Amino acid sequence: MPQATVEDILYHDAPALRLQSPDGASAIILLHGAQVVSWIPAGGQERLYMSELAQIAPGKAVRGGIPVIFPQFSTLGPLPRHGFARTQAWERQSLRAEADYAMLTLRLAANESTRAIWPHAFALELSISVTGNRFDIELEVQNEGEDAFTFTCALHTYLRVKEVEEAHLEGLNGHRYTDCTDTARPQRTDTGVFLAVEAETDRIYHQVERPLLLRESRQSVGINAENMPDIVVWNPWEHSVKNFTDMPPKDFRRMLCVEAAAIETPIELAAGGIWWGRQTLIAM
Ligand code: TA6
Repeated sequence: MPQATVEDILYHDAPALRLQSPDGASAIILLHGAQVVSWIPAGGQERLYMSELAQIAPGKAVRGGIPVIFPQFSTLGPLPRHGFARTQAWERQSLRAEADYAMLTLRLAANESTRAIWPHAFALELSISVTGNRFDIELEVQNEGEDAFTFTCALHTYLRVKEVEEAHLEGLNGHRYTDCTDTARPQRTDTGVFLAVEAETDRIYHQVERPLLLRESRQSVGINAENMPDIVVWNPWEHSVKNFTDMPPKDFRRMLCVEAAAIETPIELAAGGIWWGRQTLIAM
């Protein structure tokens, strides 16, 4: 019987791990940022967008896949944009190759460079597992210090689409959102049966408690979040994509970020406390 495997590989010369379940589902995760850069469900095709111009280098953010955003979402605080977890070198914590799934946990603990900008004793564990048409990613935050700290976070998932204008994101109807394309960040309510992206879109939807479906003509992906009440939907569109030197201009058509997040109400974690949030993707 085929076994799940977890192997060390180089991904564009950067150290990475490749998980494969016995049914052929696979994922590739960089140690840089613990960033997932590929997810291929069993018998399927690549479901994550990765820019061919992405740079994988110390201190740099990688354009595509699933950047881990911690301890600050975007510029909502004094830290570098989207915090530091995505640009740090993570370490492997555990690997599991079971009869029907492969799972990897990576860890990042407070170090000199994190303490220099965020003076807290924390540890992060990111666990990724693949089996069949299912992909799970869970972020655990541990407070190893003697004082409480607060943070915001996101799993900044770049979903690959054939043509973003033809994709429909279902499940957000009736939800309140913050419109981040407007500097005044107004609150609006989604009234559409589905969200079709036809212009620059940068929204934080709040208190999303149901699963979403990103539907395309030939394939769909179900998206579920646990313990992460906000959902960010982002596409830079043809004007703002030009701000990114690490993304080909035409590629705004090939991606849609749908991000499980905790932003509006920052998480307060007491000394010794543990918090976790999870995103599940189901390929259909
Ligand atoms: O999650 C959406 C967002 O915050 C957008 O505002 C957007 O510009 C983006 O993430 C990408 O940020 P980055 O720092 O990776 O260029």
